[in-house]
Amino acid sequence: MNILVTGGCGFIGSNLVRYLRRVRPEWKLVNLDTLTYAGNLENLIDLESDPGHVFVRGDIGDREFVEKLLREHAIDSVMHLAAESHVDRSILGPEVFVQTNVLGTQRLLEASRQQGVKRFLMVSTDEVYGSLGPTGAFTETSPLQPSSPYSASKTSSDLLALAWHHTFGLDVVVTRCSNNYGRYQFPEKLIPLMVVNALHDKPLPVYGDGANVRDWLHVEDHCQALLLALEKGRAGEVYNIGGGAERKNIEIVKAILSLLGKPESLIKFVKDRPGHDRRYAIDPSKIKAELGWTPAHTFEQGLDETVRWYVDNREWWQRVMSGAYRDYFDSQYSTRLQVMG
Ligand code: NAD
Ligand code: TDX
Repeated sequence: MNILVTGGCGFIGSNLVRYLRRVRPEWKLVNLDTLTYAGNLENLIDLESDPGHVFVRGDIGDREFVEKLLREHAIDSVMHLAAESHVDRSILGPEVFVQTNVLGTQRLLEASRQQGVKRFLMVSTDEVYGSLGPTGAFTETSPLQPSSPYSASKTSSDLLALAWHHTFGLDVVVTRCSNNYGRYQFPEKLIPLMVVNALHDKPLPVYGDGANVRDWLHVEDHCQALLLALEKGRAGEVYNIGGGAERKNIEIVKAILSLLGKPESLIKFVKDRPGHDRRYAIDPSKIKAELGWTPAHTFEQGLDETVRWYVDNREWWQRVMSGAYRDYFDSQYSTRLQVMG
């Protein structure tokens, strides 16, 4: 089997490439990534001389290039993860989200159709469903009510993938997962950002009252689910993936401080994210019943292991945070401090 993984140098993508090399060593993986600030070859340094992993730098939106790639590597299936993935960035600059997530996905779908790809796995998100009240959970039939430019762009790409199935007969499976955590996550997302700030004894910016709830999924459990969806999912179906670990943001921030032995006085409540979704919770019954998926990690163990990884891999995050991103990070950070007064 020859698989094209898009966005394989990002957080989930690099964990997925490593996972697939381990559990499907006979597969050839072609990793197409344009290497934005969030994509780092350092995430896959251990696979540098692995002949089963071919890295290709390129844009999913470059249709001619992608068609050639699919042809030359005789790609059977596409696992599509490449995206702009950070909600705060989509508020500051939405255009690239439409460019990559919507237009890029449409071009990749069309290239896949033209080249006879046998299966297209679309990695979507629970953010397509919008926000929940204090009870209930998203099922695959919950209404789509995205709030942010990021989630609107992901909803568009999710629906485009389903349209390419219904209209053109492309074999598409869509997955919608909750918040991932684990190794190699860029320190702009909640967990790694808080760890890095705490290690520097800098304030930890918690949006609003800190009571927003996310449903946390270990990235390796997610990778296992993606493989099941690729191999056993039914064409045209959507599968929710959730770790069953709902936590308030403030609980997570406090747990991180406790694991690091740092004081809670580092917590700073700052102005809320515009359009901030209050609560996400996933009902994963369908993927459990149909594909036999069960998450292996508990949140407490997974968080402990993740925090330790960031403590032990300072060089990694120092390197990926240097350069272009650092300016953005610093400007955002000082803005938050000003807002706090
Ligand atoms: P990430 O930001 O860490 O990685 C995205 C990768 O895509 C990067 O390597 C980047 O260089 C690459 N990329 C961006 N634009 C590209 C383009 N035009 N062509 C080729 N490559 C491009 O993201 P992530 O957190 O690993 O998320 C991966 C996927 O999973 C995304 O589609 C995201 O929407 C989805 N998702 C993520 C989460 C989460 O908690 N992280 C949850 C639900 C869904
Ligand atoms: O500094 C912060 N302070 C804070 O309180 C950051 C970065 C976040 N937060 C809050 C906002 C959210 O309620 O923490 C929660 C998690 O925030 P993010 O890590 O930015 O993730 P989220 O917005 O929930 O989106 C994530 O999950 C769904 C991924 O980034 C998306 O790619 C995915 O689709």
